[in-house]
Amino acid sequence: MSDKSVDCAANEMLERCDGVIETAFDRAAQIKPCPVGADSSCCKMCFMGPCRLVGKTTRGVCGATRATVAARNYARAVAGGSAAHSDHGRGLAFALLAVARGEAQGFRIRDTQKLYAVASYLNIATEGRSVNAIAEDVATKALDNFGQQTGLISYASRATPKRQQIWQDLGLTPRSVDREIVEIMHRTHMGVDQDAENILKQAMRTALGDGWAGSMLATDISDILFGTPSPLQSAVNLGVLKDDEVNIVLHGHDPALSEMIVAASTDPELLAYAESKGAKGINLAGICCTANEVLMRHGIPPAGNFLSQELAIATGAVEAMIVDVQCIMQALAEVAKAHHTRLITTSSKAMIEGATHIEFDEQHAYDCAKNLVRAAIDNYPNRGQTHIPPAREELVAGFSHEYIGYMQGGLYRGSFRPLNDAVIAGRIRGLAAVVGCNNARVTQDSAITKIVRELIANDVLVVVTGCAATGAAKEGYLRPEFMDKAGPGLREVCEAIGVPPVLHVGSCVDNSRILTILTQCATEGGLGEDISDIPAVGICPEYMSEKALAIGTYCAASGAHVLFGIHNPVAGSPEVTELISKGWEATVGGSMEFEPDVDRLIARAFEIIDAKREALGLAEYNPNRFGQSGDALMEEALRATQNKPTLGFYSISDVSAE
Ligand code: MSK
Repeated sequence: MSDKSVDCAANEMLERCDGVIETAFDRAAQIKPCPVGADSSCCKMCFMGPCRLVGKTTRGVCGATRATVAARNYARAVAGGSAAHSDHGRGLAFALLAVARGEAQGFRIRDTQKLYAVASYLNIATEGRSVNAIAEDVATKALDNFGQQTGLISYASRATPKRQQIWQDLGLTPRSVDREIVEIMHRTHMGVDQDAENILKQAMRTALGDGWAGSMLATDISDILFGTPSPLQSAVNLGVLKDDEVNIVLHGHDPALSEMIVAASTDPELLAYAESKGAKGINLAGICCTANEVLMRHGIPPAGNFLSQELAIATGAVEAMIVDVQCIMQALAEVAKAHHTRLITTSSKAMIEGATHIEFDEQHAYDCAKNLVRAAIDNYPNRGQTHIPPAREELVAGFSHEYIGYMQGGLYRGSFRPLNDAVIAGRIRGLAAVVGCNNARVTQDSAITKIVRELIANDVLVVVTGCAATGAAKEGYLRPEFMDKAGPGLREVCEAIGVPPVLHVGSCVDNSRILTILTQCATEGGLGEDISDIPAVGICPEYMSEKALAIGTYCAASGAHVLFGIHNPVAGSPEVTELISKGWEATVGGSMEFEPDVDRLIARAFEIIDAKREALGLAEYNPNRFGQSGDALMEEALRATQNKPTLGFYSISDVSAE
């Protein structure tokens, strides 16, 4: 196996790029991370420094200690991540407002049920009112959650009563998204908050504003506008690009733009235009979290995750890469220049030198999307030699919180009872979320895939989001057939409910869906009273983004134990390392731990899950307690009699054949 990626398509492209096109993999090899910055031992909050607190230097010029410096750096990263997610959510709230007022061309409210549900969370009356009037109030209230100066965020009431009490007692309930972010920037300015524990408390409050307001509102409003996801079949990896069609790759995070491009790509006028240029059609694919958004709602296949973005262009088969915000490498402009690809930026917040800028404007959304698609079609005749790796895996994606409830009882009796009962009985050992990015410092997808494999083999039900979801999908882990690799208890439950053992629940903003899933598990009964009681763990093995730290922090402040790989970003301060792990565990019941060794990280995940089982008084996990699943036994019998392999759970080929 290559030490760059476990993805064969990525390795194939990297071989072709070697010495011809520079990629993030090359730059990571050339640039050594600064060891002082990596440990948060560098303070540049004022211009007397930067102060490097290493060796015998334990204080900066102002006297700031290592703990203060590390806590400030951590808090600022959380503020950055929270700002990114939440600004995305704010944009969607404005989009909903424009739709409600009839000012957003091409958009409409697709899920009125979700609109009513959100209105009820926000205490907005629905009786006898028009959909647009309700939507306008929902959007306005959502916007208040970003900018209000007093009061508390609305969705705090969606947490369990125990969690709400913890937040209230500790002063952690966010007032509004923006206020908490601004307060972090103020507190970490030179000469303000110099108490590491107090700074970290504000980091939690800010992150909670992201998780329970910015991100949760982003997810909910996306569902209202574009539809709440339910499982669908698609494919993944660079092999989804097509040699004879106009390939458009959507990259970034904002579903508003990508939704319109999906619609425009089926416009008969544009299809005819593509044909007139010699193409057989218009093929859309995604990268990063835009990929997850359009995958879950339309089955548009992801071409890859974070570290595959340059490689997609290097195939020579991409007419346009259309980007909006977040996780977009500046180097794309250089790679695009070496090919015929048009790199098109669409947000006034994210311009790149060398890219074409065509700004997305909601009021003329559909026209704008058509212009972008037309620009890609115009570029098709410029295509030169292409090399599309054949790698392509099938997948099933799109398990929203609502759909998981529906799968456990149907439309009228949907609940989380079967799942909770399975955990209580020990058929399912516990739950895990494997989330987050790729990081060029480690082998792409290696930790993600190993962790998912080990967890399900040991009867842990896994949900995945973001680039971790795409990484798992590329190795075939989102195929129903992956059921074969699950432990017998987990397999039995998944067969009974009809879900695969690895559930794709969305983009990085959709980690908020994990909060609502866990909250429902807690309120269903039998697994304690709160997220902190559930045998569950969050794992972010290949993180690279500030958003990942914000997500980890809001999960910890919501009571979850979260394990990160790569490197401890506050390693320079044992005090801060202790505060965010054992310190937070004692106060909020959740924690953040960093463990670069994947085997140790997996062992720690099981330790956390088993300790929660013990605390709940549940039977110790025993992999042999229930024997093989019914379907596995049947398969064995069938194999013996007919020498023909079959699967208990439906296979993708069965579905396709129907
Ligand atoms: S895109 S934040 S690399 S998950 Fe959401 Fe992927 Fe991480 Fe960006």
